[in-house]
Amino acid sequence: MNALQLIVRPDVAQAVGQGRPVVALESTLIAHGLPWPSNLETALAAEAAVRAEGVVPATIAVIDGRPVVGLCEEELQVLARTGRAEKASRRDLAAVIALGKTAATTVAATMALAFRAGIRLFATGGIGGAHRDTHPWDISADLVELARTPVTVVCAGAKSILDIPRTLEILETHGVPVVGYGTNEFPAFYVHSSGEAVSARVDNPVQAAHLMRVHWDLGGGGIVLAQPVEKHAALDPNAFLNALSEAEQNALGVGVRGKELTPYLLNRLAEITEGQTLRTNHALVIANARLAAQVAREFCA
Ligand code: PSU
Ligand code: MN
Repeated sequence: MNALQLIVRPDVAQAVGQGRPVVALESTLIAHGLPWPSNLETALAAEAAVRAEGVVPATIAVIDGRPVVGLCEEELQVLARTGRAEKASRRDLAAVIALGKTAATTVAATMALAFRAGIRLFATGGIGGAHRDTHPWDISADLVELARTPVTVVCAGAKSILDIPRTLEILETHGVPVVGYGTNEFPAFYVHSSGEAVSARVDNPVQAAHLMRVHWDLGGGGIVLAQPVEKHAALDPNAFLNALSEAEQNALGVGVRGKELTPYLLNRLAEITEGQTLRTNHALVIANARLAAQVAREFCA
């Protein structure tokens, strides 16, 4: 018997079984990336954006040891409200399942579960990456999972709390295409562009879906499909950098590190910018969910 018993919501299982499009959504951004209640609002709006494209959304998390693909609204509420969920990246997944815990899944862990449920498109805000030189050894497991799991992650690039050039070099080493959607530059999450080049550009969902098929026929793993946050919702790059320096100094001051670092920085940034980062985060998650659904439709066509 398989020791991994995925719990797949019936409409998700049916869509996958019939070859209809499904988009996976992650839960760490709900439980640890955004504060109540904007986390629940964002989670529900992302699902609604996927449904509006005629595609089935499947938010993923581990609930009392059950790896659930397609949370119900009550389960979303639990993750968003209680703050008792752990943060499970790839290395934590087996432990939280085997030990019966409740955990939000990061990009890495969500990719792993989505793929095992037959889902190839996944939308989030930003991927993890190599942290800046205040925390030089901290490299997200998201990059390693992208190297090996054939799922396309639609995102607004990498969070600008990271060392983006180094993150892109690591992805190149692992053969991960970093594809700009309607852009030649890798976006930087809250900021419109990082100024770094993407490895390829597509301009519509048909091209994106075709690139995915070819990459996977070549035996490739994950793909990053990056679209910039809309200009009017983006943060000013200089104002953002100042806020980031302050947040990083705070992180060093309190000695936060490891898996606490990303949530700490995001939370401090929201405080320092008086909520501006939350509005930007919300806008880009919704836009990415919509794009992932459009590409999923083409991929299944
Ligand atoms: N994007 C957001 N908010 C988040 C994250 C991404 O808008 O909270 C999460 C993702 O789940 C990502 C994780 O996988 O941060 C990276 O954490 P770490 O650096 O510990 O790998
Ligand atoms: Mn990290």
